[in-house]
Amino acid sequence: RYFCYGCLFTSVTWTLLLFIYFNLSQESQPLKNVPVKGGQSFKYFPRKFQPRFTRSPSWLQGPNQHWGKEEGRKKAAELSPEMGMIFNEVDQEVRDVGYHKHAFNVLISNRLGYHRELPDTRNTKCKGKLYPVDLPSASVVICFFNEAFSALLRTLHSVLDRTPSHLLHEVILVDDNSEFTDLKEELDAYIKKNLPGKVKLVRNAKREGLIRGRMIGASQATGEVLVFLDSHCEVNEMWLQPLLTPIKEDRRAVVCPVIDIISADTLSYSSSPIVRGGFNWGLHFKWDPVPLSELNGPEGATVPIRSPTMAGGLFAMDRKYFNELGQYDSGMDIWGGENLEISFRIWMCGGRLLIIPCSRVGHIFRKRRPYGSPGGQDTMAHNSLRLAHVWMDEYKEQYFALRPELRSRNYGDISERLAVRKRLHCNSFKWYLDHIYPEMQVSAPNAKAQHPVFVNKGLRRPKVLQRGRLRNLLTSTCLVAQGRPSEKAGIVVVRDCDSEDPEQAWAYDEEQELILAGLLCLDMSETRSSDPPRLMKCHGSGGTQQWTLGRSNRLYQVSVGQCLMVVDPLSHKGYVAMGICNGSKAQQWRLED
Ligand code: LR7
Ligand code: MN
Repeated sequence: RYFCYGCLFTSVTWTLLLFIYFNLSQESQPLKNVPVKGGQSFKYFPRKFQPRFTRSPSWLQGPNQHWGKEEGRKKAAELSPEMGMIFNEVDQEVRDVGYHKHAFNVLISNRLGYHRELPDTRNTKCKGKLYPVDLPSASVVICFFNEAFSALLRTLHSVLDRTPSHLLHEVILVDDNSEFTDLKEELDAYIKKNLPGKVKLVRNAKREGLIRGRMIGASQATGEVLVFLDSHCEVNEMWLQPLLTPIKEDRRAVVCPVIDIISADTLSYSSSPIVRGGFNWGLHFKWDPVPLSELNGPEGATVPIRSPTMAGGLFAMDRKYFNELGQYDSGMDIWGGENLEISFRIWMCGGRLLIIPCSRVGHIFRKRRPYGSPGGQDTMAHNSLRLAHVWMDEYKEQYFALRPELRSRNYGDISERLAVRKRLHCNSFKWYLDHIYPEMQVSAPNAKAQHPVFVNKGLRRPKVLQRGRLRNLLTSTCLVAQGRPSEKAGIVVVRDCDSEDPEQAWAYDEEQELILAGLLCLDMSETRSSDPPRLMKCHGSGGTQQWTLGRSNRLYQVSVGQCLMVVDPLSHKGYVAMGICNGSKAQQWRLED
């Protein structure tokens, strides 16, 4: 009988050693880069980019770690500005690749996980409102193409978490033939494992675009009301009941929630002002202030507001009425124009389009659309052309005056849409302008699409909290513009401090902006975080111009997730850059007189 005691001993010892090592190393990993449930953020990276665990620097221990798994869920309403902190090259990649693919901060989105609390942005009077118990049931349709997994899952879970189950008939996800593998494989697995019953996934065999995509979703739905959402939304407290109530009262009411703002750079959720939809003669959607006549109800900003148009992505409508009214124009491709088309159709053909101030849904507002159309066509022009020919009568000339090159462009067959208009005995476009959108100026083309954020902020200047020079503690030099501060962008450098020099005078305000010489804001490129910081016109929407100044004197950039530092201090060239926050002297700054 032969038995290798030596082998047994060696293997037991090794197992023990490995076990001890593994446990100890777990203890020293508070920075473990996985608040991401499911770990999908690492999908994009080869193995060598798997997180390197490092011991947490002392400044990070303690109350700073708001983004930990459990914390993230509770505290997200009050997001820590350091949610996007970059600790290693994996974080950096997740962030940069995320911006490239999705045009928002995917690192923060992943860290938030799939559930978070949101600030309740409703008017307090909404909170006391009562809604009927026997409301119609809803099928929520979410069409998506190449969406970031965590954003899609947060959209989905926000609906599941905040909708009473007797009102939620089902959620239909329509995957518009996404190219990203995590969306295909992980989503399937995730739904099978975690989401029994109510969530259905439909896959388009080819890219259809959001218009036909929604039609496909709607055709699968069996609930009484259709609710459409973009794939990067979060529904807020009591969002659905206020939408269903007007539809129950009048099946021809089409209703939109107020679209709250989720920042693309920080994922912070903030309240949108109450605005309504309009458009310009370039056929771009825009937000308009609500005329006083619409706000006059005794309940102030809680009663439905008539809106000439909808933004497009977020609305609810009786399902049978959606079909009767002609669904969408299936000749429209990919993106654009369908929102004005359905708005005109609703009003001109006997329906009503309302914004419901007590229903709030957040949407991630990106600064660019991260995808194109398969053949690179301008689908917005194609779709707008179709809607102009079907619905705008002689007023299509207003559009052609701005886009003369489209006058002779082919727009395909519109006979089915003209038949819809005839079948429904719709009013003329002139009727629509006279009765629904009298503010529209004929022959004076107006401004481009605008986000409510810009409408809201107007000229209000945030309060300055602190003023002074920005001195680096390692070099004892001060942050200044490389050239003369002027209207145009330029990089910043450090030079000898001079307390008399007005061009070294910084102001730090309540919006966490750093403004030089009362003129320009310290700013970062949103896509290329390796670009040096620079001075730009202040845009007032946080993110790339938002800095925290505080603990350990570090100057932290909220959207880039890194700290400002002096590079190569011995060279005296004065260059600065962003780097992983490490508490070193090169990264310490003081705002002082
Ligand atoms: O080919 C595509 N297939 C898709 O499934 C292209 C897009 N999509 C999906 C996409 O993943 C997303 O979920 O369709 C949805 C909308 O696309 P976005 O998010 O790129 O559109 P947007 O938010 O930039 O644009 C607005 O205008 C569009 C015009 O076609 C749609 O109506 C969007 O739904 C609409 N979004 C909103 O109304 C949200 C509030 C924005 C404002 C103002
Ligand atoms: Mn969108």
